[in-house]
Amino acid sequence: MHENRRFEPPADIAANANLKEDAYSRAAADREAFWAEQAERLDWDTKWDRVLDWDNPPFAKWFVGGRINASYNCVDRHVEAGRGDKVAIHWVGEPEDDTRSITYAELKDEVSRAANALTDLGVRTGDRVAIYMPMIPEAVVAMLACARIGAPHTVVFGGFSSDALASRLDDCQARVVVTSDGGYRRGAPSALKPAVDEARKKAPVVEKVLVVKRTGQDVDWDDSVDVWWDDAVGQASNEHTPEAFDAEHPLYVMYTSGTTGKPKGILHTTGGYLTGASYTHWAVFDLKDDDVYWCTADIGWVTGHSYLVYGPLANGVTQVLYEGTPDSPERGRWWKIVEQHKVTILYTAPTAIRSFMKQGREIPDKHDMSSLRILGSVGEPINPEAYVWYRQVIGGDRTPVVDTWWQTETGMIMISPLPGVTAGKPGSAMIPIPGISADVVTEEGESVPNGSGGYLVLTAPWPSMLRTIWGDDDRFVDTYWAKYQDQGFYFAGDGAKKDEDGDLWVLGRVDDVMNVSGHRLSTTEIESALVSHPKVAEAAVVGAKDEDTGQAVCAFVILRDEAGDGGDDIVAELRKHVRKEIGPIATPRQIMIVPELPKTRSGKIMRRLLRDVAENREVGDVTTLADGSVMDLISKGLSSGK
Ligand code: 6R9
Repeated sequence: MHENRRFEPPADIAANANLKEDAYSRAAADREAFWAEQAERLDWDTKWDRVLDWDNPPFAKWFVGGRINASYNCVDRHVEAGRGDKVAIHWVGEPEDDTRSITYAELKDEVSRAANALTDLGVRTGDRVAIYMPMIPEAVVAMLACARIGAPHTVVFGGFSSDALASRLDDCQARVVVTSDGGYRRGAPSALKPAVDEARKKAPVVEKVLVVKRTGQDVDWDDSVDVWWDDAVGQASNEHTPEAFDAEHPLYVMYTSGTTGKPKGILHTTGGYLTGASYTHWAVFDLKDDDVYWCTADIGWVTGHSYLVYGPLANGVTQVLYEGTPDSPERGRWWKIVEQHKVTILYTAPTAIRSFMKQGREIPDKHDMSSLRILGSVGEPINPEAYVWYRQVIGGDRTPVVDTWWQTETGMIMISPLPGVTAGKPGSAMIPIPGISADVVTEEGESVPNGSGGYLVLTAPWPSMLRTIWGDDDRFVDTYWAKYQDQGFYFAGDGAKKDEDGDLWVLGRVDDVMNVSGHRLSTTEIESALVSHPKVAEAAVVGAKDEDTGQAVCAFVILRDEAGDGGDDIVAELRKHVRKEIGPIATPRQIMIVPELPKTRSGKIMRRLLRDVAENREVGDVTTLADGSVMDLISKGLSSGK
């Protein structure tokens, strides 16, 4: 099934769009003036005297001389503008009926108290604070409290092991950790505090641990280190004057995996980052005052930073924050939340969409989701099949889908349709948003013609760009800038192609490109072909070593629930389907039907592990998997011949 449909922006969204077509040319004509205009969205204590200092590339400084407090911009200014009674967060706990709605005025009080408590614990401007928490409001409060006192935070995903936590604590030398006794996952309390206790043994730099009581489970306690949130924050004053920091003051460090074992601490600073997060959240989701916004990402991921904390709160939006999994206590939980809170903008990942497709449309169809007006996708290429399903089934065939390409390093959305301007093409992230310039280039850095593929690069600096890798300027230069040093391009590490109209299709990480008999094949394209078969819910493709062809295509496939075991000929049927969709060269050598796929917390398939299976090796390091048992399931399924 080839998808050639184009989805025009709905007339009402187009007519009232925050950004119109002219924004592209305005931004291109004077990029710095355009960014200065976006920075005006924020409240500055002191205005900048220079928009961009790019005298020493690739080390950028934005809004030089400006002074600003990110926390003030996310809470106080809304209260001061008379919007203190507006709900900032509708928090939905996993146990049903465990909910809280928090207004901006309440959020300001809580953030102020937490800022005072952190100061009392000895945290000073510039000190690093680690946050290791479930999806509860205190996690957001902790982040904003850190920002308020100029202590860069590093949020570590609550699903990570104590080892992963320890290495991050050590790398950024965090003196304080904010955590909770535990959280709820699939109906049961799970523990977090023991992992912090364990990590502290390997990272003795930690002096204090601030603990939120979420589940009430038993915890080990060390009086010289551990402090209950309720005691420290609960008793602190709600008066706190935010200090203005230099625009380039570090806001946070977010660790992301690199090609080597050691995770990279991506550093974001204050003024430029907040400008980028606020601008893109407003432009790409066409944000209006009465929107109810819901980003399903975990705060332990960059999407949770830019589009759950800094972007939406800087913009004063009402948003939903959900603690649990999509299928607890039942499969329609998300849609129930959309219905109850009349969510208008939903931002999630293709992997979630594909798992809903697998369960069938009857589940979402039971809910009234007519409030939805814009849908977003992030994290991986969205295959046309999932795009169309998302739009039709979740969006009632009315909602534009914005497929947003960006990275931890970029800090904000870079390539995306604009809902009021762009006629969407399923599967394409389209073109860079106004203010951003990107290209697809050859190995030598030459722009490829339409209809060809190459490497995705960003050709001009942008306000929310990473400033460096924490403590490792050389690695920063080597990883992102060395490849196209002469041209001064940022190398994103993704492959992409330009279609005949010049629109961009991101194909995935460059290391996901296979070479079969000298043909370059993208894993994404073959996965997309597999998923377009009616019996297939999800697919992951890897290139495995092959004596004849160099690499061979190996596919792992999850079938849709209603397809049962797919029938005896399912493998032959799927191979034929790929041959028809892409061509004989792309036909998988092997197709394995599996119950699950190994994914990171942000929904990215860990193809490295599947390659181990495909090449009959022992499976490598699984510590960054969201669910560590998945590889066992796959191996068992394969050995039982299923
Ligand atoms: C925000 C986030 C970044 C990598 C990126 C690319 C992939 C993200 C995508 C996409 C195709 C999209 N990616 N969004 N690929 N289309 N819309 O995911 O950050 O975790 O750092 O991952 O994710 O490969 O390079 P991060």
